Amino acid sequence: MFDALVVLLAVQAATPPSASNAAFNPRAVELFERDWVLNQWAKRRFDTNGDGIISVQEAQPAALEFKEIADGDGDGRVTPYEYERAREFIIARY
Ligand SMILES: [Ca+2]
Ligand SMILES: [Ca+2]
Repeated sequence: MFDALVVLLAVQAATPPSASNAAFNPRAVELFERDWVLNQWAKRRFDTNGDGIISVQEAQPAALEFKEIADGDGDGRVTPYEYERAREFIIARY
């Protein structure tokens, strides 16, 4: 699971910010489908149309924010360790 997650976030990081569809990552939503904690967190903050589902579009800002929380050393990648720490942070704070 973690290997797939790191790949997910790495793909997003590799997208040049200047590209027209910038950070759009159709697979970002998988992050919130596979992890209950992140799903609850994302729904509370990013479910903009209030249907209780994180759509592919809603997952974009949610994934970016999660990466900001999780990427402690700012190298653009979220390691399994950083992922676990971010999860604990989210559980404690939200
Ligand atoms: Ca929604
Ligand atoms: Ca990192």
